[in-house]
Amino acid sequence: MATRRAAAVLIGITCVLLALGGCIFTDLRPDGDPGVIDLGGPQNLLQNPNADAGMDSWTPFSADAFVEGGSGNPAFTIRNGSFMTQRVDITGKTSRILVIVGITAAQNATPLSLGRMHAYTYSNADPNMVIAHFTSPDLVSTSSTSNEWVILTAQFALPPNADAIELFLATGGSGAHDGSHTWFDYLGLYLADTTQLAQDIIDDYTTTHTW
Ligand SMILES: [Ca+2]
Repeated sequence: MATRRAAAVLIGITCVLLALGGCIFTDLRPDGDPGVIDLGGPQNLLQNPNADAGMDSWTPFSADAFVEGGSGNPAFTIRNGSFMTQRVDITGKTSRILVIVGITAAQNATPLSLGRMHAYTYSNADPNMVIAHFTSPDLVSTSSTSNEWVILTAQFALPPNADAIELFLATGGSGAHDGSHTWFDYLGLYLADTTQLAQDIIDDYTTTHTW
């Protein structure tokens, strides 16, 4: 734990709303650092978790799910009730505790616009049938401050036959949306052998982020 924390990278992010509705990120990562978090162990199963490669590996529901630039630190962006997903194959992996982490901010912090993550799981026996749907209040932002980045983390026990996980980046719910932007970044999806190891991942994530 201490080693992982020592290896972890402090991140500073500030987000400044521009008149045009854009978002500027000031990323304090040292040059060449490969990512937001170095746990020295668990592998982030997500591809392109920080939006560095645009929408690569992510599937938008509509044109209202996209990547927005910022100053060299793009973020996944949702508006008007859209969402985006990434499906991860975990065939053959035996660890059964799923960890989901990420940060989110809303340009207009109304309940409809606050960031929300959830996940489906599938079995190879029927890759199109959802066998479990993971939701948690811990994966829904409760921020009342526009443009405030907040951390979302949760862990879930996977069904024994789960062979794939589909992560959703979404917002609060259905209703009349105002076109404002909701951002996500520094996403992580991990598998752990025990709930304690899952909590270690969450602790590392939450203690190595400042903004
Ligand atoms: Ca990013």
